[in-house]
Amino acid sequence: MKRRNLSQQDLLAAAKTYVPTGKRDEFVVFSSGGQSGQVIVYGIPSMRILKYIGVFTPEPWQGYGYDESSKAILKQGMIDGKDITWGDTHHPAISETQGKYDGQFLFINDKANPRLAVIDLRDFETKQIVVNPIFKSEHGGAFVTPNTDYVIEAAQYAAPLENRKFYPLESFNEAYRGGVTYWKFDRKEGRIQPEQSFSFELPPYSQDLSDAGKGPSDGWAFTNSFCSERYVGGIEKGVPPYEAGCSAKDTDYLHVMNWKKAAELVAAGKAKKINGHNVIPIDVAVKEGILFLVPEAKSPHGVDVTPDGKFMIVAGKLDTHVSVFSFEKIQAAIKAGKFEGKDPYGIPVIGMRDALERQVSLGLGPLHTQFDSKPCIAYTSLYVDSQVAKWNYCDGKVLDKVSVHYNIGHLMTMEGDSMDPQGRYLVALNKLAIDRFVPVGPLHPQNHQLIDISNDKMQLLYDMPFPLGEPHYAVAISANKLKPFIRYQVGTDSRTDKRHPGAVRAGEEKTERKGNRVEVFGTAIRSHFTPETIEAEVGDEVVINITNLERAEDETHGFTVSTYNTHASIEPGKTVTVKFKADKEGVYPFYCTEFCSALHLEMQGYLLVKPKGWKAPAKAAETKGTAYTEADYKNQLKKIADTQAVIDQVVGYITSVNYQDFPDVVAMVEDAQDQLGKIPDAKAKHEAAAQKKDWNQATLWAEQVWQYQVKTADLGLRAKTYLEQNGAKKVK
Ligand code: K7E
Ligand code: CUA
Repeated sequence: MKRRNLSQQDLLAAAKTYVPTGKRDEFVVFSSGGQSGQVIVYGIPSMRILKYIGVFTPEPWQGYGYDESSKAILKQGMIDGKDITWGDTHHPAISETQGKYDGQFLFINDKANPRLAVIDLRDFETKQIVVNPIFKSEHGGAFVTPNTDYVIEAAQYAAPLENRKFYPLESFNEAYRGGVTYWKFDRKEGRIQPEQSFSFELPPYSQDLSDAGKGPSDGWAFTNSFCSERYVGGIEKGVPPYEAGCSAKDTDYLHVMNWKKAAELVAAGKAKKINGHNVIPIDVAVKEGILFLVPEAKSPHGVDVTPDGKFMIVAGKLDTHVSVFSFEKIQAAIKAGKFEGKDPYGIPVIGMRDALERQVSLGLGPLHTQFDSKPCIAYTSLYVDSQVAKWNYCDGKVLDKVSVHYNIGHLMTMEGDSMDPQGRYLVALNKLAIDRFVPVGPLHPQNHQLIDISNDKMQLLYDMPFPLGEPHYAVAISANKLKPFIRYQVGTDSRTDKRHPGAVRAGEEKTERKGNRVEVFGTAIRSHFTPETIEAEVGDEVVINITNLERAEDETHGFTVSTYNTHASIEPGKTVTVKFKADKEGVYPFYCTEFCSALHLEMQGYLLVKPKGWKAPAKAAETKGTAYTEADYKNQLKKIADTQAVIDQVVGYITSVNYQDFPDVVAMVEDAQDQLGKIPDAKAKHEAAAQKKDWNQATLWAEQVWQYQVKTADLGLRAKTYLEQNGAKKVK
């Protein structure tokens, strides 16, 4: 403590966040990666980063955007025929079953280019991107309905709904519109079904955050708004700016929508098509009684439904209060037909007093609210005060406040937006870090702060610099709810979840030429690719499919070809395709980019791009290399015998215990058997060459036998260590 100048409080905080080597975090966070267009995964309480997931942006490590099937995913996100290689990610959402996190899927939105992505949590890969068919920007997504039937995505800045259609700003009230899209999610397919999705047409009110009802409010959803003034700025013409005109009124509108009934209307053909997409016009929604407005304190940000589904908590940035709206009261007003009037678009407006349960003054700049495992306990971020307020939404009492650093946006408790919050920890997602970290230039990291909420008083535990964009929101799930794959079924295209047409088994590798297309059906296994030489002519289209034959955990191979801007990450079982035009003559090494084994550097080969019509000389030059002698061959045989002794020992141990009870070990043993199975062929070759006194061939094939042995031994030793550490028992 003395040497590092720490307090007792610091040591306690350290003990609460420290996760010893070999131990794992209790919760897993999926954070928006902000402008990076990615998702960042980290653990709680350690705050250790576990993974970046490429979503809207190419991500080289995972080959995302550099192999063919991931390119196809990014292509789904093209807008108006153009690539968009970044995203302004805001709100991740975990799929729910009966209002509780189920750990199956993750959704996230892109505000700048209105899009939504689906990530499968079995492999943490992006599987689909859908482009919003009618919005030109969005913000209030992704939020799921309690059984993930729909994923909500609300517009932000109003614009004409038709694509590529101009209307002057003077026609803002008539021609510009907002809206909310309900994307239909097919859980079995793990994909959004755009044809079955629909949107509410809404007035040009700058719809903002949203949340789905749950429990008693299931079937309804809530979206708030700002700038319901419908103000159009123009600072360059001497008109007061948007910020002035968009906050002039005292109230904006909370939109209350019945999405279940809306889905029925769409099924009954009552939607109209805009850009080929189902849209429920405002007048239809009003007539059918599925759309209402409630005034809310001006310029609100978050609308968060309480875990019991009874209340909607709205926080207005420009008001010190949070408003607790009652779903029951709203329904009573609707039933009684008690409205204070209509908005200019004919939507019934419920009186604010008729919908409010209570208002609680929390502090300056309340934004977002999350919930505790303890009943009625909520936490609200106070942007201007740079604080988190803990309060009770049932009796309106403020219980505690803690300062954060600085200017908090969202905050997040464990599973804290579900029907079953887990309490324990809270993360403050701060917009500014200012002086918290070693300076790294004018662009600072953001600051995620971990707070212990298990006691009456909140305790700040840890600052985590977040170095990749502004992470607006994050969600955290109990780690034990996630059940990701260790390996794929051999030959899987991970982006389609189907068998890859380019997959082959060991021994079936081939290269086909059709016209000017050269297609390789290859494999990767420690420590070589098959084939090792790929020949093409200038101008050929080269397609390389590679299947990783490994079954052992974490045995990923990478693949790249020099200067052809291509890269694949090939996890065990996966098949990946890279494709390019061999448009330049030359010799291009390809190699494995993951340090996968002792002979990883030797996991190499050549792409030979020959000039058109090139002919090999009649007498091929002999490959020169080291010349081996009989003594070298004898040495190889000795090495092989020694290694075999090691293998026998390890095999003896493994088969003496209940290794079959350990699936991970069974996979390693299968991989080892694969390697061993290749030995007889190589052995026959070195023996035949020795017969002919061809010591070069004999020595090299003997070396190959030894390579197979080394990999077998390596796997065997890993299996042995695993068994020893995981309490394997002797069997007779
Ligand atoms: Cu930054 Cu939810 Cu997009 Cu608030 S949002 S802070
Ligand atoms: Cu495979 Cu390195």
